Amino acid sequence: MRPRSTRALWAAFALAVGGVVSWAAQPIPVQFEGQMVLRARPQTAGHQLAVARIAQEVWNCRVGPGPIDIQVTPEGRAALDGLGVPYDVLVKDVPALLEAEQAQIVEARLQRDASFFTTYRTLAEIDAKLDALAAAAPTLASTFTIGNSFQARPIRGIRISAPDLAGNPRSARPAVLFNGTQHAREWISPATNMYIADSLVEGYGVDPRITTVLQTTEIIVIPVVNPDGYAFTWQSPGGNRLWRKNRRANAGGTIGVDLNRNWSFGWGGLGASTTPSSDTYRGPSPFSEPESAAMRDFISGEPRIRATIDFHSYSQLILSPWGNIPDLPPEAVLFDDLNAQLVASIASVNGLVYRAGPTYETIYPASGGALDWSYGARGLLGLSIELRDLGENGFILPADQIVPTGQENLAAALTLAEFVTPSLLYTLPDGVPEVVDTQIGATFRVSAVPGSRTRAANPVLHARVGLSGPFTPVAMSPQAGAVFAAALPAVACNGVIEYYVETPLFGGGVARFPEGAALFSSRGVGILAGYADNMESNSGWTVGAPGDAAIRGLWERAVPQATAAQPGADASDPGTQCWITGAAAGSSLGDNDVDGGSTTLTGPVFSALPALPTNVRETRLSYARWFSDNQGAAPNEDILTVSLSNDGGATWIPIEAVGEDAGVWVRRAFVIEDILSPTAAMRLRFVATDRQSGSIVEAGVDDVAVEVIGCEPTLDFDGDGDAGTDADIEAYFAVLGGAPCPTGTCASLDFDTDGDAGTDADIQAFFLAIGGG
Ligand code: 0X9
Ligand code: ZN
Repeated sequence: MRPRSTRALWAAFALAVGGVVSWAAQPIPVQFEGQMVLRARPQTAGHQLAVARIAQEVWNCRVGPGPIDIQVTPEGRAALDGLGVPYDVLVKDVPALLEAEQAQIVEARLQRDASFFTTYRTLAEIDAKLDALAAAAPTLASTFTIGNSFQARPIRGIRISAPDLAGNPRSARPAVLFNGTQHAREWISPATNMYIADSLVEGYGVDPRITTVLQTTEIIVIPVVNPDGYAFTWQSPGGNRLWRKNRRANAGGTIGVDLNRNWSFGWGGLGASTTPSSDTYRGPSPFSEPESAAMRDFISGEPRIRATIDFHSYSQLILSPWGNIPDLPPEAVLFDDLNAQLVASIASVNGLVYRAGPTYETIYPASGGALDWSYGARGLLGLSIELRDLGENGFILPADQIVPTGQENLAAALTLAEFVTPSLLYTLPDGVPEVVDTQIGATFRVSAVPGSRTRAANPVLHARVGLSGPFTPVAMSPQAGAVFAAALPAVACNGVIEYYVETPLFGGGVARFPEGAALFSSRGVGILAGYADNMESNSGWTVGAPGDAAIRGLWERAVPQATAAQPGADASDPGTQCWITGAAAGSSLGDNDVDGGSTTLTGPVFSALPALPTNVRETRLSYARWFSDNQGAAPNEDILTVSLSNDGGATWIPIEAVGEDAGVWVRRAFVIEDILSPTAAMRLRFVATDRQSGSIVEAGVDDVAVEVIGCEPTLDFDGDGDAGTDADIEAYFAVLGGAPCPTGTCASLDFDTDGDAGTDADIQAFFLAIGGG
């Protein structure tokens, strides 16, 4: 047996005495005495067979032709020499490398305040770190367990995302999954997963890129999928640092299934072994292993997961589908783009250029792997990354490469999260305007919050009037927050305007809203009829009603005189007159306010409505009113009630009870249809009431207006702004068949006006009408 270095023994002894880390207390027996790792390049089938026979262990699990990394004894190497198999020496002394690794592990733990990433960590240390991350940032991170391993170890993970934001709850964010250690000996894999998790927790609120990613996605990390195998690589004595599979007791007495050959998609195809002793043993059936089955169940239960990276080592590769067949995947172009972005982000950190491409051709055929299942069975962007190095140390990667490997793969992780995140989070603060005024158009507002790929410029609206033809860009002006506003142009009555928003992104491309070919649309409407009463003359208002008991301050039409409770002018401009309760100021505040009960002001029947056209979208009522009740004794006890009648004043529906003391003219607007059905007998009534003696009550009314909004009945049945097209004829027959008029303003179907719609004569009249224009 080879002597261990004195330094490592001392370190182990110190720890044993301290009882801190029991795994290091036992000297680790030297394994693999005299062995080395070679990269063999078999030239013939005979070479391939010899290589397979001579290899103590295949490090890169290659099946079929191509360079293969094999661990051999000195005798094995001599045999290769004898056969003339070309090779390079990758690791010339495996035990020395393992010993150096052990020494570093012991030494790092003797350093005070050593970072978690200065050395490789045991399963227990990884578990403790997961708990520490969640405890340090409970609003950001939480741990979970997806199931137990063959030997009943929990398979644990951590999910990390920013707390709920307005309009952006955690539960709505897409998720990205990173996992590692399907293969036990690939120690850089759990280390990299932990580096990603730790950096996200530490970087939130500090690093803008990490903060944005965590605000727009949820990151899930499952660092050790194969805890039994990982524990076995640390076990001393009796373990094996170079163990790959899980620790399943196979039927024939061998141990272990290759978890990355046990997933169901393409299970049992190329690059997987049916031999239980093989390092690539696929297992007796798909998902026969508790570890792969737990991963399947977890991913299946997380519909927000869009992409996943399964970390392995070594070779510095980015692997995309497929692994089991040489074909390109349906989304080969997308994967090419994604792979290129990942390569660039990794290279930007330490200059290492990982090679990327479909698994089958980039590394070797491998079936039943995680990435094929993720993509093929779940539709996720399924990737594997083979971490450092290129074979100089292989699985026994020096610990000083943990941090640089972590950094470059953190960059890849962020890039992948950004790739699956909407580049802009669009919302409509006011919704889509249903109608656009024929005179003044409408304002359209959009909120465009940068997602992971930020805006390169302000959003631009693209609009067209009508259902075909080119779109015209309309600038959007920034308002508070991330809101932008554009003026939708005026549209002819019944006409349709279609539009969408596009925002240029950094790095190229645009984010469109709505997505794809969808469009927003609004219809042109105008004022069909209306009137405005500015009270400069009396159009029929009357004062007084049964039950009125006010003795002073009755309604009168006048120019008001200013007091602390009364306006000094009417509401309209130009104009001077309004209805007011006791217009004169008097010598004191209480001289001409409402006293002793109510005073009622009743308006005339709305003159716009008797001629109400049939195709009305809505009827708008507006007025200006004044109310003051905060002066004098018992303030804020009195009210002004406003009511609406559609039966000439027989019954009244209150539309507001004003108790506020605005001290200014307040303009109010209502849609009459929201309150009651418009008729030709609509009236408006204002009642100012003094309920408390000593209180000062002053009320005023001005600028009553009614607007009937809609379009004249039209033959433009489909509302494209053009009457008499084939589409109009189609829409006409649809309406005739009972469908609702698409525009709400279709011409009456009773074209011959015989009181009966849809007769042959009507249809004839319709064709005459469109034919004749
Ligand atoms: O053979 C493997 O499982 C991976 N290489 S490793 O050296 N780490 O063992 C490659 C995995 C490719 N991925 C899939 N086919 N899913
Ligand atoms: Zn692996």
